[in-house]
This record gives sequence, C-alpha cells and structure tokens, in this order.
Amino acid sequence: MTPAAQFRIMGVVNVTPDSFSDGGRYIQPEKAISHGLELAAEGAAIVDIGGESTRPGALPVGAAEELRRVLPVIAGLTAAGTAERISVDTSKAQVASEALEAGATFVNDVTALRGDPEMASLVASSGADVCLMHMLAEPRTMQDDPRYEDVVSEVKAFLEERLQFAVREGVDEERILLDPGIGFGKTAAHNLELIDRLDEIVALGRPVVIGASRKSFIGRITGRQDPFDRVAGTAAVNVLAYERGARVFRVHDVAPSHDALA
Ligand code: HH2
Repeated sequence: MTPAAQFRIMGVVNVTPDSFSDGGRYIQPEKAISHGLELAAEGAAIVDIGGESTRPGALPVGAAEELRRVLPVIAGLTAAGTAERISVDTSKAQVASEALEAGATFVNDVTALRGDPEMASLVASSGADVCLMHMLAEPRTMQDDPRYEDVVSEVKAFLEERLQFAVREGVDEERILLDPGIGFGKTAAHNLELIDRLDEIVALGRPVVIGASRKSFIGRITGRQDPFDRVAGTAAVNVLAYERGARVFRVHDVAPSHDALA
C-alpha cells in the first residue's frame, strides 16, 4: 500500500476575518481558491472550507454571511475540477445544503448534528460524508474552565451517542467520521490525554479525524506564541495520533504533516 492510502489529509481554508490560525488571509474568493488548489497539490485529499470561526470566544455568523463567504470558493474549486473532496465546515443546514449543491461532498459539523435540527436529515438525504466532532459547551464559553471526570470516556460516550443518532436519522454509517475535538472545551492536559488514549475512540469503529493544527496546546508545550510557528508541533501530534489509529488529519500546513505521516 502506498503511504497516501493509509491516511488522508484535510487541508483547511478559512474564509473568515477572525480565525485564530489564518483569519483574514483568504477572505477574497480568488485567494481562497488558489490556496485550496495549493493544499490539494501538496497532498490534501479533502479541502475543508469554513466561513465561521469557532475559536474560543468567537461570535456566531448568520447563514447569509457564511454563504457569501464559502459559496464562491466551493464553486471555484469545483470548477477547477480538483479530484479532491470538498468539505464544508458548518453547523447550519442551509449553508451545508447550498454548499453540497455547489459541489461539496463532505459536511464537517463541529456540533455533531446538534446545532441545527435540519442537519441530520439533510446529510442523510444528500449522501454526503459527515464528520461528527465533540465540543463541550459552545465556542463562546468552551474554554472557561472545562472539566471532566475522565475526558476520554466522556468524549467516547458522546461520539458513540452521536454516531447512533446519525444512523437512526438515516445517515449511512459508512459515511460517518468521528473527531474528539482537540481544543474544543479542553485544557492542554485534556488534549494530551485524548491523543495518548486515542485507541479508545478508534475502537468505536469509524475513521477518526484529528484537528490539532496550530492549536494553543501546541504553543503551550513548545513555547511558540505565533500559530504559524506550530507546524512541527502539529506534525508531531499527527504522527502520535496516527500511531494510535487516527486516519484523517485536518491541517493548515499540508506538506509537513503529509511528509511526516508518509
Ligand atoms: N477545528 C477547528 C475548526 N473546525 N473541525 C474538525 N472536524 N476538527 C477540528 O479540530 C476543527 C474543526 C478550529 O480550527 P480553525 O478552523 O483553524 O480555526 P477557526 O475555527 O478559528 O476558523
């Protein structure tokens, strides 16, 4: 098997003014499209387009604004004929629906189908792939002293319940991916424990996604304040997660993680 067959990289393009990691860089559609194409050329099998920041403290964005940001980018990447899957990072069914019509085939929902009552049936009827992610509380408050008795078993129980919910709603189980939600209502210690015991999440039987890219716990460990300086830390986390069974890696810097995993 070639290395590329054993893992998939999900390259991130945030079409937002305020993302912690790349806010403002790709707010113009042409810049976002060419960045998406670059990530694909570097080895991304999936390109994830987001129009709303979920960083700690971020304020929600309306569906109309989110659509205004992501649709031209999805349409442009689709028109460019990339063989890569296009994913939309949204928790709103209206945004997901229009994104799927514009060419996306993957819904990355950080609320795991809890954010919009229409999302589960939309995903089920469209036949799209879906990533269900764990988050404690909501972005505005999630980093206010997050606490768990046992973070791994609580995240696992949540993902198991969400998986069962999605299947009950008619989503094809084969299309579901699970994500422990690194940094979403977690301290650095929680994130490390989740990575260390990731095999327990992998045991749920669906492909596990890891989104550690440039996140603050890497800055805490390495002393790198600037998210752009956390590329080596990100690649290291991804390799550790791969060894514990993760298979999809959501990153901003595709080439370094691709090469580290290969
Ligand atoms: N992390 C972010 C956004 N979406 N999706 C999944 N499945 N897993 C993640 O860990 C994840 C995610 C946050 O990172 P980023 O998109 O860079 O920042 P922002 O939310 O500020 O746009």
